[in-house]
Amino acid sequence: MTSLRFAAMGAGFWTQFQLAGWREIGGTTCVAIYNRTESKAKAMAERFGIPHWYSDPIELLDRETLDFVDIITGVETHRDFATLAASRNLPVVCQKPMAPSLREAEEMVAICNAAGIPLLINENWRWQRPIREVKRILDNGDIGEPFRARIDMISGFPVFDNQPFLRNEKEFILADLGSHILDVARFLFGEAAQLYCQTHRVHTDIAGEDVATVMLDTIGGVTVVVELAYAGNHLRKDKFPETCIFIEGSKGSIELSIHCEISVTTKCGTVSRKYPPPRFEWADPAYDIVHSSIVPCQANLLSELNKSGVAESTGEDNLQTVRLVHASYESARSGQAVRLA
Ligand code: 89Y
Repeated sequence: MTSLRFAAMGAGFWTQFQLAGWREIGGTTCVAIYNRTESKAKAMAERFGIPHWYSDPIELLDRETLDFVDIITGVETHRDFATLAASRNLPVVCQKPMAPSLREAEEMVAICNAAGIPLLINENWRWQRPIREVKRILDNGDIGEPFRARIDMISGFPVFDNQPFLRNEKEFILADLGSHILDVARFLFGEAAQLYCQTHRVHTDIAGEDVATVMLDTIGGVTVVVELAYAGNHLRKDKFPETCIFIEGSKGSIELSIHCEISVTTKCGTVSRKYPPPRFEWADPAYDIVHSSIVPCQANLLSELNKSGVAESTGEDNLQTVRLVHASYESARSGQAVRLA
């Protein structure tokens, strides 16, 4: 199979890991990179052996022969880059969150549909090894019918050290982390019928909320509580960036706890096993579980691009996640539950 040629749009914090992920999978070649600050594009190009770098995306598209673009720029630019790619009939892979608002996300889907090109969202969280395993156990029926779940990512990790722009986001934790965790809620339990959300800002020097609690009722009748925090506080066991999950079902329970341990309890007792992520030398050990999930996620997206499979996180699918994020903001503002179905 020939290698698909792509351009990386953006040379920020996540680009290095996504490029390493593409390399790990094989079947693609990054032939060019854009960043509005040329020196950043050049530095990333030199590090990854990318032959051409640009500070003008139009020039890049005029000069390069591409099979797709990978948009890894700030969220406020995603629609413009997707529109540009669509004008050249180039399939789009786009970083999460898809867009800063539901309206823009819907426009991106419409623009790509009208151009007849795939829009695929690089939503990696649901590809974490223990989360895939939780889904397998759930689907296997080991705990019967699930009726309630808690999904949490509560951490004091200084997330702003690596991603300083997050400090200035007026919509912070629900957009940045909630996009992932609410997507996991959909992956495990299906679509929500309604939700209620409360938020807090604990850091005094940031623009957005750093704590959120979302309670979802799914169409299938499961109550799911999502707890998020980057409050910078001190916790006995800081689990960044591990997601903990507790699911109660009619015949038992599943608990994904720290260190990727899954315990399944049924009338026969408890069986526990660890599902650590694979280790890649390019991954930051502090983010291992997250960085390693980029590999199966991008492999899944590539299968859609080379027509050997079907992507899970299409733009259309991810619209439902974007809808949950913005319904959560709406609920937090109004103090009311928001109906979704
Ligand atoms: O930006 C976020 C992401 O996508 O994964 C973790 C993170 O880096 C901080 O919440």
